[in-house]
Amino acid sequence: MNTNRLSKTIEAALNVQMTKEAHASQIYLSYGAWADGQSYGGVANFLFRHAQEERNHMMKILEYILKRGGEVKVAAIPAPPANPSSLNDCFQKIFQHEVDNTTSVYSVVKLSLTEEDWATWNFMQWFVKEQTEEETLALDLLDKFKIAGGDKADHEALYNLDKDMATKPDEAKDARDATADKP
Ligand code: OFO
Repeated sequence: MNTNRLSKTIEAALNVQMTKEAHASQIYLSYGAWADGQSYGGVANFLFRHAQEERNHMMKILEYILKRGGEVKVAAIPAPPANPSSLNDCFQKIFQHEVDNTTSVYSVVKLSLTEEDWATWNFMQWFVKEQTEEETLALDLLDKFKIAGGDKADHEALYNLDKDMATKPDEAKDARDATADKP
């Protein structure tokens, strides 16, 4: 009796996405270490926290594969890319990484739609929402940098930005929660 409720293609796609989330965690970890080395302790704190969040994403997919009777394949995690060349570069790379991950999430959603695997489609909707938030969060980093003066930001502006990042919430606000009173 086949107790695997995932098709082979869906199972493979989920395993790939699981490793992508682990890779995302490594990226945030390495950028966090880079930021700390550049004396941006607040930015590092935010990135380290986010590395944990990506590990959580990985675990969600791992659990889902298991709960559907599928086989988890823990694969090697590719090395993170080279260190950013500046804070601006770091934030731009984070944004691009999130956009790329969104594309990857969408491909699993598309596959589940094609195969009419509604359980996986439903499960992946959490990731669709999460990616919207993650892109907002990354855009917010770019905005903060711009407001601080961009590449011309002085020490005081960078100091304040860094301080701010240490307490920056892990989640961005969802547009669906906005009201006229609380935009
Ligand atoms: Fe897992 O959300 Fe970012 O990459």
